[in-house]
Amino acid sequence: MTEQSGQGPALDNLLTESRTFPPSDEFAAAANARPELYREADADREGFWAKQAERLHWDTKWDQVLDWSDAPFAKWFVGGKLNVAYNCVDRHVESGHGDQVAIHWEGEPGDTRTITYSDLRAEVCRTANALLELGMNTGDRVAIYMPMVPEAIFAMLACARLGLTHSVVFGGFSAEALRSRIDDAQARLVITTDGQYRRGNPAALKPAVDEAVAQTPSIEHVLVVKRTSTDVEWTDGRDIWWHDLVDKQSDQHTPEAFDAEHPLYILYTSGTTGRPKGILHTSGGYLTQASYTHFNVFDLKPDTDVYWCTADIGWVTGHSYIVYGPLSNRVTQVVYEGTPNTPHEGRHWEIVQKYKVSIYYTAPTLIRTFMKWGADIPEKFDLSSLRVLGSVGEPINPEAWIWYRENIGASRTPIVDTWWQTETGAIMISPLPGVTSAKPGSAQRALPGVSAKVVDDQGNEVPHGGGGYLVLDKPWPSMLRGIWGDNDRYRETYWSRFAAQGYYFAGDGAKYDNDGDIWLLGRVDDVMNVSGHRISTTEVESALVSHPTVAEAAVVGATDPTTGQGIVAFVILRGGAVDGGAEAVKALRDHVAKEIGPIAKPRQVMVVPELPKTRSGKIMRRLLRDVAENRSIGDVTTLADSSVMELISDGLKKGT
Ligand code: 6R9
Repeated sequence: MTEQSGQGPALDNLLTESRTFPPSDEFAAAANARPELYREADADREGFWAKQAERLHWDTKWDQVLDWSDAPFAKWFVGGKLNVAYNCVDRHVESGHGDQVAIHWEGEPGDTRTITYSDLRAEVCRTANALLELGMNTGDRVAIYMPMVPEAIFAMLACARLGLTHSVVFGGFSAEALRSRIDDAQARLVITTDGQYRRGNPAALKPAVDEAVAQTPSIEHVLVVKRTSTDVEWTDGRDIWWHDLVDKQSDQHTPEAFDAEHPLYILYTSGTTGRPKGILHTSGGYLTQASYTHFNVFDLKPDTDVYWCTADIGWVTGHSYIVYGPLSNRVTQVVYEGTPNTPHEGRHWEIVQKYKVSIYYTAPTLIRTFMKWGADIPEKFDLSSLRVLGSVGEPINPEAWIWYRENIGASRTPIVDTWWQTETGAIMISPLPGVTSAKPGSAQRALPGVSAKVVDDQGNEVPHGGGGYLVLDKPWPSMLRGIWGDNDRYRETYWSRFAAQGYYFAGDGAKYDNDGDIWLLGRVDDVMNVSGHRISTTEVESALVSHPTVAEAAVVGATDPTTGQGIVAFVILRGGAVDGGAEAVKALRDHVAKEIGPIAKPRQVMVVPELPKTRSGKIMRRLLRDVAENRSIGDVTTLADSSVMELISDGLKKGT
């Protein structure tokens, strides 16, 4: 079989992209995934998942694979019991792989740690014993607010081992974001660091925790890893150094088996309102699908591969594809603490070369950044160890896909474009390397055992060539079990749009091509996707109007060549001032960064005299998007006052 070269039709138009890249015979012959998986799963879906669950060690086997009688609240592997941390750590030591490296950790300043599975077991046991000494009980919630240091992974696994439910909060989020998440989950403990390295410099982290916990009475202790030796304030009795508490603990701890449906973690994600949703994941079904997908989608060979997922543990990709999926499969992986251009723009490729990384999983926004930095940078490094490349977080444009394959994958490696969400827990739609003929820009097909459809407004499946909404029409093992503390919001958000059919509504637009392959087209709700991070327009609007100078705000996601979308805010200032001035605009951008986190900082803030609204008062973001993307303005007939758009455009022309 021959592969087509990268020459072809217009690269940047996803709908006219027609090249395909079949797997080489050699790759297909050795692949973990087999084409029969689709048939096996279709013939007996529950039997298929039961077989995948056998990948794990169960202390008690389940009586029933799926209980969907209380839909949309699923129970998988009913009656089964297991320990998630045992599955990710101890069993690999017990099967004779204690000396295998689990984690090659690379710190941003260049310090390193090599952690074998025996080391990992000892660290997780010590951490678990420390959490017991702090009086933590099964079911308690623990917030983890840390950079990418090994202790973050030890902490997650120690929670899993004890049946504590972790809530990891991205270290780039603000004190306020941390406060609201701690409060919503009523966490008893926060684990953090004194500081974190950011672009070569230590930045304090603990002050944000101090600020957050001043208003969260549920927190009893703050456990602090020393990372940057930054000076920190200390509250005696409440604050404890990790090295004082954890290092003295025994490295032995006997894991207890928990119910398959025991809550494993809560992870907050943006919805269409200003209030983030605590997505709840449980144990047995989640680990089954994380493990199965990691093994098949990345073709993991535990004895020879070196895997690297560049996500942060603050996002679901870090949960499922750094911690639970890979470790359950006895991976050897690289974990990197820092940014991709510290101290130079070849840092990732230097790491690939150093550890002979064979599987590399990243986000389109980073691929486009690498494109911008230039192909001569990866060219300087030996990337010949790479054999599978992955992409996640947003649609990957064919141009970036081709660049990735040619410049990183030596025009040889398969690329898996993996569609999934915080809510789905694990990969749902993706090519299978060695099986699928890849199409640049398309995630293609639901994995064996998973079912997805593209439907119209009424919930009817669209024909090949047609577009509509992506739905998941059958329950899957790693599906969210709800929104923490809010069953109504769970039903309303995901299950009400296509209630008649009982479909899960993902919030994404999608289309089928003529072969029936799925192309994801981005969010259809008020959620923006900035560098693969989900941020709701309402969340940014609420942050803006909390500033004393702002009367009203409307936020849109405008197409951005690097970050996918960029945040553009339109604000009306109090007292009707129309000249924001650079100072005022900077203050507003900084205010959003402080309220939510730097990732939510608007790319642009435009001060306007009015906002376009319908007669019922709904802001017409579509028109603002036209302005933000420098397009001619669309249909204004439903505006309450059709002259508003002229006012806005005239004002902006004068202002620039
Ligand atoms: C894993 C993750 C989920 C949203 C999702 C969609 C977008 C993710 C994608 C993709 C097209 C892909 N998305 N992967 N869109 N192709 N391969 O990113 O979770 O942060 O919850 O975001 O990201 O819009 O709905 P999360």
